[in-house]
Amino acid sequence: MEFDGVREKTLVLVKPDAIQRGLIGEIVGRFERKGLKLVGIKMMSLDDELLGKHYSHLADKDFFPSLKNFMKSSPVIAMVWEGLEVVTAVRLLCGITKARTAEAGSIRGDLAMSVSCNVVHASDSVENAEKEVNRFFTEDELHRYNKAEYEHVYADDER
Ligand code: IDP
Ligand code: MG
Repeated sequence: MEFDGVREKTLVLVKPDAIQRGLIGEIVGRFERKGLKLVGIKMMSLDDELLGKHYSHLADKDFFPSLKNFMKSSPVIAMVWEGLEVVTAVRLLCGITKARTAEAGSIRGDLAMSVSCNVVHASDSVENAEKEVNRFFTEDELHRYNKAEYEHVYADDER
């Protein structure tokens, strides 16, 4: 699976708070309108083993047990989005972790008020994106297709 140029990929999770609040379409729509390509999507229930790996950088925090319980409180929507510098673009679309001070216009800035219940996850680096995509998706769940709008989303020398 390619992870460079317009084939760069990032993992996005629509978190349980967003599922409960009926925000799936709103969140997916923002990535679509940006001009990104959706190459994988599924609903899944996360377990302690997967969450232990996904949030290993937070394992020693006192909020780690409640973070895991939150992420197990309902299924999530896991997605892989593709595009040029998509990891950076998606992090900017999501906004900073503490949603109540996230920039207006970002997903968290517009849709959330909490540090933990902040509606989305997005990979934070190209290196981590590749690991996370492969952790959540098998090769045959990632699709390769032409998106007609690409000739309008990108200039000739960017595609
Ligand atoms: P990120 O999601 O913006 O990349 P990380 O620091 O990787 O932020 O933290 C992962 C997730 O853990 C956050 O999105 C949030 O749901 C939760 N989290 C982070 N810091 C805190 C905290 O101080 N209290 C409670 N939950 C937190
Ligand atoms: Mg993170």
